[in-house]
Amino acid sequence: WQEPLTEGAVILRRRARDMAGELMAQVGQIAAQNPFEHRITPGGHRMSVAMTNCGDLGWSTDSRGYQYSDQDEASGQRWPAMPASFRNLATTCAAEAGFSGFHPDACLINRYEPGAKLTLHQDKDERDLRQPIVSVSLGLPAVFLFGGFERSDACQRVLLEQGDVVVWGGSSRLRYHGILPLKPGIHPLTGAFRFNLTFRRAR
Ligand code: MD3
Ligand code: FE
Repeated sequence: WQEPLTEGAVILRRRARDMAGELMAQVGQIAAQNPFEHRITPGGHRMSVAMTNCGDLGWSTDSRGYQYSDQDEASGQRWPAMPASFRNLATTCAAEAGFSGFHPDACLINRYEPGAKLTLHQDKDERDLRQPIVSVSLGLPAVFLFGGFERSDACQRVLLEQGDVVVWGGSSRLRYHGILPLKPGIHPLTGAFRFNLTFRRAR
């Protein structure tokens, strides 16, 4: 079922639940080629979230900043191809939320371990901010913080669970958002972790 969150943002609850096993199998294959890594931010902090990517472009951060690149700067390797199942899910869900013609060229895969969090931030490294972002949550649940257009604005809290898909478009695209520290647990599919896929049109 669809729940509007705010202008431009739609939660498709459990939309990907039946595909979760296949999606995680693909994540495993991608990680076998390009392992999850804890990147160091330009400010010198090690991120508690571990990341990898698939697709033509991947997002990462290092001492020089935040960027999309066609290769993993750490390994010098191209990112693994985006599986067709990933691409189709993202395009279909975007269309269901009213964003037809979404063709992602980047998929960032975040892995959360107990205590891992994402502090409030905006996603604005993509060229065309009229393109939505589609996110898919897998494994352990997490509390998502959804704020306003200033870091200090009040936040809504939304629990994101296995299979939940959210399409972030319109004016919601530039809202501050983050993830509270992951509560420890064991999930039948992902064990001690939460994974999040974010599909983006970077260029
Ligand atoms: C709202 N990831 O990778 S997904 C990120 O669960 C990121 O790993 C979180 O924020 C995660 O940048 C949240 C939901 C999400 C993704 C992108 C957004 C919400 C968003 C972009 C704009 C507004
Ligand atoms: Fe984000």
